[in-house]
Amino acid sequence: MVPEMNEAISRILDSDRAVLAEAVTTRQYEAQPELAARYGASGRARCLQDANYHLSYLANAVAASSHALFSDYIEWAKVMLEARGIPAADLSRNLSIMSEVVGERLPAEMRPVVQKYFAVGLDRLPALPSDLPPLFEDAAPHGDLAKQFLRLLLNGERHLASRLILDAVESGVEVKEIYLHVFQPSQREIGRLWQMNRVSVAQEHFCTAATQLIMAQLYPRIFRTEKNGRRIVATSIGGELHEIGVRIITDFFEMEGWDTYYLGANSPTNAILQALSDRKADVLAVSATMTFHIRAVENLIAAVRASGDLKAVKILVGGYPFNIEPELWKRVGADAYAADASDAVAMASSL
Ligand code: B12
Repeated sequence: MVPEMNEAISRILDSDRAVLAEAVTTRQYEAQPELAARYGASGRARCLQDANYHLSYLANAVAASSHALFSDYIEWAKVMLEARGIPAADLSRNLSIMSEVVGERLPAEMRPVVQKYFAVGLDRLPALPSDLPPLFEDAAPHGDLAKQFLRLLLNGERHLASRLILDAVESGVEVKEIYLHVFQPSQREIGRLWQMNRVSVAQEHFCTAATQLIMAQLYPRIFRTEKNGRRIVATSIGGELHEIGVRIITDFFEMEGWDTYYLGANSPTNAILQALSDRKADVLAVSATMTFHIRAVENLIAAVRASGDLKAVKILVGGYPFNIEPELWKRVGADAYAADASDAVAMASSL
């Protein structure tokens, strides 16, 4: 159970976010007038945008009662900002000012709760790396294939990348192995390269679109398992644009004989409830990648539980924040969680 105080703090952080972000930015520019010259005219706007991001991650971490989620975000932000020429000292100053400003806004009894989130994050900040090592491990299964695949995509060679995968499958590599040992690590590596400012947003989009196209080419092999009579609806939560993770989850269920109904990214609650009821689903699989969507997951689960005809539906959750905070699935009210596609089907079958 998350303490009621956390819920209340999180609501204030949300409703007052714009005012808080503005106050933090103004105070930081007053304290460090040199910032205006250093980051130019657009610098202040970016600082304001970052303050909004910090506050929405904070609000969700507090609502989930998880210091780990906010600390992980600070760790991510340090690498991302340093790669774009913003030193950790500026981030640290910004978070200290935010801690002050938020503290002044909240009633006295709430202050220590929220300031602990900043303290835990700021304590770790100086020792955190500014650089992230490559995510590919040489010893990983199909490590060479994954590296070749990503190299082709980064060079814009979509057809060759597709040929590489189709040949591997032809020569006996299982589709599940391609998903877990080629697509998943190469997507995560693209994320690392984007975070470190080494690939463009266009390259990130190209690689993702190409990977989805190649996944579709594998479908004749995925949709040929005999059905076992169990039904699952799978989706990303409303607002969430990341969809490959839950698509992989869905395809693993399909390959195990489940009847799957995949809704993709950013699904509205009503559409999900309708699909569960129309499909007579046994299980709902919900994915969230961005920490600031956790409360939406919680609200969706509450809506499913409140619908009379959906009482028997079991709810499985997963995605980035659930992998950072191992207790999070319980706090949002789910029945189970799996870290990746390899465990998801067994977990759902056991419910
Ligand atoms: C592609 C991508 C995008 C694409 C998504 C397109 C699409 N159609 O999916 C676009 C461009 C839209 C995008 C946008 C953003 N992204 Co992005 N994105 C990625 C990237 C590179 C790959 C995502 C992916 O496909 N991963 C591969 C899958 C297979 O892994 P997975 O999602 O973890 O899924 C596995 C498990 O988590 C689990 N799982 C997942 N869902 C579920 C559900 C259930 C029920 C279960 C049981 C298990 C489960 O099983 C899956 C399979 O094994 C990631 C990097 C990363 N580390 O993932 C960044 C990343 C997630 N993005 C990031 C960011 C910051 C953003 C943006 C804010 C800015 C931006 N980069 O443009 C926006 C926010 C958009 C939003 N509101 O949702 C950050 C998040 C950092 C953080 N600390 O929060 C990451 C980590 C990149 C980075 N290293 O900086 N992104």
